Amino acid sequence: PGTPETEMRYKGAPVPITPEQAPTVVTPKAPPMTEPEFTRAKQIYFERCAGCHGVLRKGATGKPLTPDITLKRGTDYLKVFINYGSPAGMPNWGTSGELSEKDVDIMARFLQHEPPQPPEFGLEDMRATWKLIVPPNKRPKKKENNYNLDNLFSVTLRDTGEIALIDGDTKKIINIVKTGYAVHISRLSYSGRYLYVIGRDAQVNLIDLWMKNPDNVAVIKVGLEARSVDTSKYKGYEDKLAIAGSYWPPQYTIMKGDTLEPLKIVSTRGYTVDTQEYHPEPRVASIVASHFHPEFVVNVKETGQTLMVNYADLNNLKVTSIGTERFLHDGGWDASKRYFLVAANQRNKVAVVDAKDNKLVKLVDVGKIPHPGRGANFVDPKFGPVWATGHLGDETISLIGTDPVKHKNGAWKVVRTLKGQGGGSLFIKTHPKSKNLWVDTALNPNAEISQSVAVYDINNLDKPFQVVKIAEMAGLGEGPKRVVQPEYNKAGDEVWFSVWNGKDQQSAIVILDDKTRKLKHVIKDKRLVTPTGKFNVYNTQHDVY
Ligand code: DHE
Repeated sequence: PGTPETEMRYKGAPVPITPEQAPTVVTPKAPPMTEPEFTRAKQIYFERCAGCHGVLRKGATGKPLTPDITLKRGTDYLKVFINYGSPAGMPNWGTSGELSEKDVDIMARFLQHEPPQPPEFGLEDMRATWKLIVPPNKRPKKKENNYNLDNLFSVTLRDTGEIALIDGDTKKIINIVKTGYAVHISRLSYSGRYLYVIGRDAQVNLIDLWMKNPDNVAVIKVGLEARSVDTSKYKGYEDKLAIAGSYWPPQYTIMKGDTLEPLKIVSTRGYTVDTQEYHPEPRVASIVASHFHPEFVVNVKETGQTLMVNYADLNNLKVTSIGTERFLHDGGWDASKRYFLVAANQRNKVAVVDAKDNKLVKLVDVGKIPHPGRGANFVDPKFGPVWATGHLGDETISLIGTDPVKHKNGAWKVVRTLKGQGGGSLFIKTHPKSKNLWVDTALNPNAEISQSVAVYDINNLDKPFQVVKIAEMAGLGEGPKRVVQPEYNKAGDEVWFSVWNGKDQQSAIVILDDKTRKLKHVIKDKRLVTPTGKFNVYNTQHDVY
């Protein structure tokens, strides 16, 4: 099973906010601190603590740490906690040697002061960062290259702040495009012409795939930290609008699809679905475009609200707020694209939202900390159409029935549980043309497990899985290699894996023949630094997964 350390590594990533961006607030009753101590504390907090406890310390997956709580505890108590950690998942920052004795003392005092609040990020701030590099009237009138765009892959080069555009037919890198830092996802416009990526630092890049050499045509920052982006797909709105959700400030921004001009910003601050308590920092997790209405499905993490944002009239914005479950994270459509299944990860549940009737259908109990990516749709020989998720916290794979008409009994229930290699799974994938279900275990603490994947025969799910040692196939040298995120080509006969190594070590992409499960090709290139997510244009454009 996944250890708390695995989960920590995943959730506790640094928040890209600097001490200068968050002005110090001195709280009279709290222990005194010098300005350099404040600066140091803010830096440590954003790098190590904010991922779990929230920028405003109001609590997310970690406990709230606001002065009303921390002042009562006092410096000595807090120091013990920071030093030794807790069984609930707080790391032992002191005894592990990650924080010095002095830093622990600074943090214990800092936590008793009011949290420094980073700035809001409104229209004026966005416009100041917005660059229209190539205006629409200067762009190609038709496709000016000979690439088979349907089979192009957009690959995140996490640590260099770039994406690689790779031709899926020739396996050649056609361009390396400068983006924000650690691009989280790539999404395609309805037509497939425009590629949108969003960095961890909330920078959105718009790339025109029709150009002779596909490259940036517009860029904007929508906040200080973000993870999600998508584009309007409903009839009559094809390629018209884009949306980006941010972690800080907690808000979403609707933009013009072909320029990224910001049009409308909406805050997500509000009340939690269960205890109905105000949360000042509910981050925007996954966003998808509805196929049934001119709407975006916006999942708000800490409050557990799924917002159906109708973009038909931005001045009179209609938002249907569906109370689902707290800790919403990643998710995907079922095969019919009517139901969106989203992980409420710290609740061990998957929420099923009906995007046609705009309501919650069911909260399904799954394994520990579901992490589907966009999930995998296939037909279980016994239970009919299912959508599957792996888990960070245990070795299971949950198959949820998704056909309320012909397989009513199994609908919105876990109809089958597969046993996988172990916890630490991030992504799962299949393709309508394939009979294989691939499951990574990228964050498993055991190197043998994190460097290999499990593959199941969909027609014979009782058969044990086969282990494929992907990292070994790449033939790389040293490094903390992790095999992450299976992605199919357009035809559905090849599956691509990232072998994500350290920043200064060699990484690779390993491509298997899906039918034989044998190695077909390895892409190694010195420009391919820390590849993580890969997005095939056709499959992403058409929500094929
Ligand atoms: Fe992700 C998807 C948030 C850590 C790689 N990740 C998502 C989504 C969210 C999210 C909200 C869904 C977006 C959507 O579909 O609209 N991810 C977060 C975090 O908050 C978290 C836990 C910690 C953090 O600080 O970022 C986190 N994610 C990671 C990683 O460590 C990964 C492996 C590498 C990285 O770049 O940091 C990673 N996340 C990905 C990828 C996807 C993703 C590749 C898209 C998968 C897909 O197939 O759609």
